[in-house]
Amino acid sequence: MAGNRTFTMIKPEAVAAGHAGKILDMIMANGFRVISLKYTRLSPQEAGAFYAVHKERPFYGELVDYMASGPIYAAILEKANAVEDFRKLIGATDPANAEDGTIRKRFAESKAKNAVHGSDSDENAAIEGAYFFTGREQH
Ligand code: 3AN
Repeated sequence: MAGNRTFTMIKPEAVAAGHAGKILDMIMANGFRVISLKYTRLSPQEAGAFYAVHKERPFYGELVDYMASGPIYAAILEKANAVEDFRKLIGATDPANAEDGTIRKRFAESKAKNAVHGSDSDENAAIEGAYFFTGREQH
């Protein structure tokens, strides 16, 4: 059965561009409840650990530097079928391929600087959420 939680980050370039409020608004308007929310910044070590699954990919170094380059918003979201529905709302990794009405189509700069993260499975949603939030920070 599909789970009802996912994890997201509003990435540094979208925060710096002042898009965080509009992105959060789009998330809530599409039926996701914000269970946890934090304005924070990853160190290069933390970004490296968070993206360890991509260690072998050629863009890993670039990705880690970028995710540590400025503050982000991290959030746990709740909705039926959360992981799949949120991936639909954010759109394709490359904004050039993202559909109209998606967050990445509207706010992403490029494939690397693509405005938001969305977990790719229920298992990763739980791991990623627990990386940022204790049980007491989930409501
Ligand atoms: P998604 O974020 O859609 O799940 P993944 O898991 O393939 O996409 O990639 C994770 C992150 O790595 C992306 N959000 C993006 O920031 C970065 N990334 C993916 N592909 C590239 C690429 N070809 N060049 C640079 N960065 C990339």
